[in-house]
Amino acid sequence: MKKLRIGIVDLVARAPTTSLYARLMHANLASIMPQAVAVWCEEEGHEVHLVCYTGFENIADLLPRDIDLLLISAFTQAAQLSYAISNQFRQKGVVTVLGGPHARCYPDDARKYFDYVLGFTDKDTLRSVLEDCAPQRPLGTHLSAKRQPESLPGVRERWKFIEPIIAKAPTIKIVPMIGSLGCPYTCSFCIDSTVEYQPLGFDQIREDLRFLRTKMKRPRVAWHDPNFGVRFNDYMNVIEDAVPPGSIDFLAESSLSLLSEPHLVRLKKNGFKAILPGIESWYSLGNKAGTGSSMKGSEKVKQVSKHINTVLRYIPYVQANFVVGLDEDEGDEPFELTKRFVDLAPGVFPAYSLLSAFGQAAPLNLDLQRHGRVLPTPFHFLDNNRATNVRPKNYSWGALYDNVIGLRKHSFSWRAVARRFQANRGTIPRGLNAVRALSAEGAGRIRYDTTVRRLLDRDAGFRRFFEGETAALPRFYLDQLRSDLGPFWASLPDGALSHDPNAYLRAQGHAGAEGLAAQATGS
Ligand code: B12
Ligand code: SF4
Repeated sequence: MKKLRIGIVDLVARAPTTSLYARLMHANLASIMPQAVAVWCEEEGHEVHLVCYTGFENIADLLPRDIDLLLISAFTQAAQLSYAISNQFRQKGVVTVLGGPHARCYPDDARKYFDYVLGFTDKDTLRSVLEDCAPQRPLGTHLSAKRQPESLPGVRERWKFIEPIIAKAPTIKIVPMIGSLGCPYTCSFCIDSTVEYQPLGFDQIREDLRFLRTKMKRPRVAWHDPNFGVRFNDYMNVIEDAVPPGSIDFLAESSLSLLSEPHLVRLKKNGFKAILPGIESWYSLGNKAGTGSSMKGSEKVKQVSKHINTVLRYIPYVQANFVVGLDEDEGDEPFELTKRFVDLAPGVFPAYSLLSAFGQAAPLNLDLQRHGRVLPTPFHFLDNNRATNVRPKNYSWGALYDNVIGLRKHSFSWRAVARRFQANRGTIPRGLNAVRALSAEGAGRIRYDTTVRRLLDRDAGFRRFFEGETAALPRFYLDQLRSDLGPFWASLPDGALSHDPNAYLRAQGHAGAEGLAAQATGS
């Protein structure tokens, strides 16, 4: 096989930015797979240049001019940026490949702008692209391994790619690791609800943790497992065997059901400093919250807040994740219950995600498309916050936004911020929570949602888009997209502003997937 010059771009940012948060934290959000793919490409004998795009870099300057192949990793929020970059490089004769959450969720849309679109990716899938490496136009080739890979390159192998990325983070530096793939739970909105749980090699984890201590004085590790600690004792045994207790700080997403008090004792001893449990809803998903399926509503609030307060006694930073707009929710009650939770567990940082149907990620999305409830909201806004693309089942848009704004105001009021500050211990949890509440995440989102709410009342075109009556993109979205993408706007390929929100249903052979096809104009 010819030795290829390969560029890999990990799009952490969705567009150029100057934000302080991005400067401090974006490099810490780098994904594992672009680094893994870089290792595999080198193992196949190719020359690799990896750029983690945090919103500040000039990608063209950082990659050699004469690359043969460009692989981009993108979340859906960065889809339009990735399409623009792919277009720039294709015009120079480079073959392009898309991987990551957007490729898994919207392969049919991405094929219009990339030569290859990869779903599950193992070394064999990658090798077939490297061997082929030819333009695939007008429609790219979609490839996916049958299942998740059995193993991934560890920290030692990825270190040459990790080191320059974390060098960009000025203060807190976080190394990404992963101990498992898939999840045993089946939350219907989640991309991993149908992916079998699979632990990755414990020997590699042991070796990686030891290796890290030779490279960093006090490493900080973020576990990227969809649900960390499912085989709790195995993971704790390996950490305890690898490194002295508390010599590495850990962060992880873990369901509440795994956080019993004996487990918390062990997590604390082993240096876990931040835990992000998903509560999601007061009416469903009781198994992962550890409350069982019969406990609902205010009873569940009391039980969960008590549990979270116990977690906070052991782990200094706790973020509780909620999904708003689920079909189980109706009326003001779910929002009032969450406000009650915020009062009862004042030390926790509540993170609210608007229910989003990411293409063909989850089984629930098929159902939503079948019922014509998915909107062609531009990808750039699909980050769980700035927009939802799902028409709510039990709320008018006005009622949903009134409730979301009310909840955010309650959660990030001066009173709540002060109570959170008092309840937290340590400079980092206190500082981080205050900054998050007072910046883009708290105050910023209240302002943004208030604008959306106003437009719903005053702008007929905006309202019609939300009601699914037109696919013509509202000015509000177009103007932001143009200004956010800045220099990349001019490189957006034709058609890249819109997409078919029912592509998943259509791909299953349902011709009746009428809804709103991609008819939006980009002017
Ligand atoms: C860990 C995680 C995070 C971490 C790490 C993020 C990161 N940069 O990797 C943190 C907490 C930082 C995070 C943040 C966010 N996340 Co997140 N996150 C996850 C989670 C739980 C696991 C993803 C993971 O790493 N899996 C392990 C890898 C190995 O498996 P995989 O993702 O399936 O990847 C396979 C293929 O897709 C492919 N592949 C993946 N990447 C690449 C790259 C290349 C080049 C190639 C060729 C192939 C390839 O190969 C892999 C092996 O088969 C998923 C949910 C889930 N249960 O999967 C959400 C998920 C990916 N996150 C999501 C979202 C929306 C976000 C945020 C936008 C939320 C927010 N508002 O802040 C941010 C964006 C962060 C950013 N700018 O990068 C969505 C993405 C949906 C979408 N289509 O965009 C998901 C799916 C959750 C959901 N809502 O359903 N997240
Ligand atoms: S517990 Fe988390 S990772 Fe597992 S299916 Fe539910 S939302 Fe997805």
